[in-house]
Amino acid sequence: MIVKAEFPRNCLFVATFFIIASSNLSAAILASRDYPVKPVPFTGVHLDDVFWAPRLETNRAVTIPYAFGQCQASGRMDNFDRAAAVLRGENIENRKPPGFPFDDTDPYKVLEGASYALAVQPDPKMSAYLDSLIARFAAAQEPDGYLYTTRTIDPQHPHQWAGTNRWVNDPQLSHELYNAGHLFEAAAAHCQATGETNLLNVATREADLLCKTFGPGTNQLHLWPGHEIVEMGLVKLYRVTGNQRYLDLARYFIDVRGSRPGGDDYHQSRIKPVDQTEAIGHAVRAGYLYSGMADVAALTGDERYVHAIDTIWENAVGKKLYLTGGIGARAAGEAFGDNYELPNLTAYNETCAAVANDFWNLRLFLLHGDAKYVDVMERTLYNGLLSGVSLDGTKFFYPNPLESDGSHQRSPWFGCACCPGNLTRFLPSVPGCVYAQSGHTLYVNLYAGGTANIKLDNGRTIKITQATRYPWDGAVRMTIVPDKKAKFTVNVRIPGWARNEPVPGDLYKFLDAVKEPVTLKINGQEVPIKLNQGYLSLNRSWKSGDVIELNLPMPVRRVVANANIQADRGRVALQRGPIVYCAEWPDNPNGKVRNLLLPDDQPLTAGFEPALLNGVETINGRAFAVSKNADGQFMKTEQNFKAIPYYAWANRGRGEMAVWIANSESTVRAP
Ligand code: FUB
Ligand code: ZN
Repeated sequence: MIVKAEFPRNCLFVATFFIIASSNLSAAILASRDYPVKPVPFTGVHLDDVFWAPRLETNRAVTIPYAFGQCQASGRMDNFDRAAAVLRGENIENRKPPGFPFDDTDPYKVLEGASYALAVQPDPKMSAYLDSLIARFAAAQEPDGYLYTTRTIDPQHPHQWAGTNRWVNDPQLSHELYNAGHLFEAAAAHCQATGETNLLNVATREADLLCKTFGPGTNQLHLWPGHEIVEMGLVKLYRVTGNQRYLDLARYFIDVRGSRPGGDDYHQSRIKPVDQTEAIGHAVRAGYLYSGMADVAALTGDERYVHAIDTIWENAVGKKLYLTGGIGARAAGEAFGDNYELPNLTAYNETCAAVANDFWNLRLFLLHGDAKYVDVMERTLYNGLLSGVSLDGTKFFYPNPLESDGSHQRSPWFGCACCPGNLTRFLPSVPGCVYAQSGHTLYVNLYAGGTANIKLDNGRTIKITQATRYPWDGAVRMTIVPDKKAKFTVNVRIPGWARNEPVPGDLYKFLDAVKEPVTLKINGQEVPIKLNQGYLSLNRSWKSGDVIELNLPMPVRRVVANANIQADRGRVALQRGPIVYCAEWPDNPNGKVRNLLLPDDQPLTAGFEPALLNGVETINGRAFAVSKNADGQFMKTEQNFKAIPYYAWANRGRGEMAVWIANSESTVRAP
């Protein structure tokens, strides 16, 4: 059954709302023809917390205008104007191809982020600017819907990756379908935020062209996208328009991948996605593919996709995930490495790959309702994703290493500028990761101060308020206000880090035992902690003003890695709550941290420093600096030690940084 849900004026939002009557996943998907668990949209969740609210405001007020400015200054906007001039028959002088054939996607991504921001905070000036941009995009679109500025500007000499004819080089490098995918994502966001269809019309004209061009028909092209995302983009267009052909094409693009010789691991195209078992190749491409497979599985009930991405997830989380939640260890090919290949100094961990990892884990949660996916999502979000942007919102990391010799530095922009735009569009959606619902169950997944208005599938509306200083403090007070006294379930997530499990599987473990237990009270009455899929299920009759008090103790924890990770042997990392820490040069004597020795019995304490790095909880104690004297002998000097949240490093200039610190004399490095 397809119903029209409430959505702004001209956009149709296709969704189905069913109660899961069965624990069987395929039955649930088939019954609902959508994710069995639905996220509570970010528009219904208002955060006023200490952590996210200021970051989202920096993204809205600083990063988005800044990124638009960079797109303009770097010629990305002009590419659309040059293509439009050619289409008008003008003889333009500058036919130079853009730096990359996917430069068109950067304005699309920032526009997507700006649309999400507009959805919660109207800004007529920004709305008008977006309309002016959309007019420029529309003017660059060829009459049949094709939109790819490098070919339109100079069809005879487009960017060398474009190939001589439309689409044929897409399985390798042209990125025509990647550009289309980002256009579709932006268009869906803009339509849903503003109710306007100006960008949606551009997107559907191109999507209709894709439907005519690709497929199993005799006059159609039978090839797969070289850089996935068009699958997710088509699903979003399907959700906005209800056009079944878009969903069918998304499915086709997944099924055609690897269906004939010529594929490779880099593009996840050596074998068909449904037969893949390992996280391989370019990490952003991979994360987008797995997310697209989850979407299509949710909408079609095809369990083969679910089986494949579940198996791949076991491999990724069990053997290829950094403690910071980053993925994609290798710079060569921007790719996943082999199992346990997780170097620190050379860790690639592209910011876009962290975004892709969060897309994927959120979708797996929506398929399975299991908190283990939220554990990974939270880890990535607070650490390896957030590290991608500076505290002031105007400098970025592309790779996110876990160690620095001082050669790493944030950059104001990049020639290949995929990461900043991805952050601008991801961050506004963070409030949409906090809650989810299914039937008569409300899931509380993330902790952040604020209020949400939630409509359960069973028709009940619930206002929930969180008061907390999370992630600095694990005390969370939730007040529940249902529209009337009613029985429903509140599933409270007990994070893996509070259950002695840094990451599902055995890739990392805490060195020390938990001393203080997690506690939960309802209206002052303690509730026994019994978990199901990582949740404490509170099924009762709720009335207005009922209070849940959750206490997640946040001692400083030492983490050690699986012995197969060579780079982390004889080393510890520090974590407190969901935050992974690092030692950075300004906070430690002589600006050196790569030569530190932190024995396991050195006491460590945490304290909040409001004036440091916009306010952070730091970890403090004593450690040893190791050096060699003139005779080549090791010298150990005891000194103060401080660690800061990893996401906040590289905001005070260049210098050493280390997440993994030697805990043994045999592994410490002397400079
Ligand atoms: O190919 C488009 C984008 O550029 C990828 O997602 C990034 O990894 C970078 O290569
Ligand atoms: Zn990127």
